[in-house]
Amino acid sequence: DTLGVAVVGTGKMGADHVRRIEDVVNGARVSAVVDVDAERAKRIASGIEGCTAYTDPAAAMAAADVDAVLIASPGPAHEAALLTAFEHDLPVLCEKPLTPDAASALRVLEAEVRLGHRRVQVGFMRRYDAEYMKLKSLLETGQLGRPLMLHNRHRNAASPPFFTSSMLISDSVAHETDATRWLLGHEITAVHVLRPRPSASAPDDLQDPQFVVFETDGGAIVDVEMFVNCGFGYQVQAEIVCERGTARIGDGHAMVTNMAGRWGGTIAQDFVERFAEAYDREVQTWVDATRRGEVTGPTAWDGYASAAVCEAGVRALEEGVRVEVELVERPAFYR
Ligand code: ISE
Repeated sequence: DTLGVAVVGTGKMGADHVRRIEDVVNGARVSAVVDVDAERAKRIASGIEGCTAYTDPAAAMAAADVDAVLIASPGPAHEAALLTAFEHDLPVLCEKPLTPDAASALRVLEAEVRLGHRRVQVGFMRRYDAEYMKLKSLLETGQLGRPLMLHNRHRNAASPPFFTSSMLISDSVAHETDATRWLLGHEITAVHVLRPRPSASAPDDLQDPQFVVFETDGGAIVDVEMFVNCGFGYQVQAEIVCERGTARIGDGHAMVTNMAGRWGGTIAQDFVERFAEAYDREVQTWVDATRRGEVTGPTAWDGYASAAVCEAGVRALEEGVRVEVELVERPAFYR
C-alpha cells in the first residue's frame, strides 16, 4: 500500500520533494509530476519508474495511481489545485503559503469544512525543524514564564528574479507568522512594517530589507528582520524573551573550526540545505499520517491566519501605517 503521490510544481522546492519522496521517505512513491513546463515534467518523470508527466493538475489528480497530492507550485496556483484535490477527496501537503491572500485562503478553508473532514497539511516546515521543536518544548514546560518578545532574523543570500517587495512579506515573513502563532499560541492582531533604505545589493525597486513588527493577542511583541539579499547565505534565527529567561536558536554552531588565526563555521546557502531534515520529517510525517487515514500538522486555519497577517503586512508596507488583522471566527472544525 505504497502511497502514490502527485507532485504539482517541479521548481526548486517541488524537485527537491520529488527526490525526497523517491530517495528518503518510506511508504510513498512519486506516481505523477505536474508542471506548466511540459519538457521539465517529462524530464523528471522519465527518471522515475511508473511516473507520468502532466501539465494539468486536474488530469494528474484523476489518475488511478494517485492517492495524495503535494502542491509545490507558486502560491497563486494553490487555490485551484487545492479545490481540485478536494473534488477527488485526496489528502494534500500544500507548500506555504496556503494561498497569497486571506479571501482565497478562506475559500479553501470553507471548502474543506464543507468536505467534512481535514484534508490539508500546510507546509510550514519550521514546525518540523529540530531546533524549533526544542524551543517549542521548552516553552511548553512553562519554566521560562510568559513570552514577552520574540526576535526573528530571516535572511536569504539572494532573491530570485521574480521577487517583489510584497513577497518579502507574503512569501518569506509568512514563515514567521506561522512560527509566532505556533510557538506562542497567540493570534497576531496587528502588523507594522518599517523600511530601511534598501541595500545597494538588492535589485532596483525592491524594498529589501524590511523590519516587521507583530502585536499578539497575548500581549507579546514580535519583530522580524527580513533581508532577502544579504549576500552571505541563508539564516533563520529566533530568540524568545520570557519573564524568567530567554532562549535562542539558529546560530548554526554545529561545528566551530579554528584555523590560521580565525575561528568560525559555514553558513547554509539556501532553504533546501538549511531545512533539509525538517522537510524530511515533515514529508515522512505526512505520508505516515495519510497511510493511517489521518491528517496532522499545520491546518488550513493556520494557512488562513497566516495569509490574513501577510495581507495586513503588505498593506502596512505599502501605506506605511499600522494595520490590524481581521480574522473570521475560528470554525469549530479547527478547534
Ligand atoms: C521561500 O519561498 C521560502 O519559503 C524560504 O524559506 C524563504 O526563506 C524565502 O524567503 C522564500 O522566498
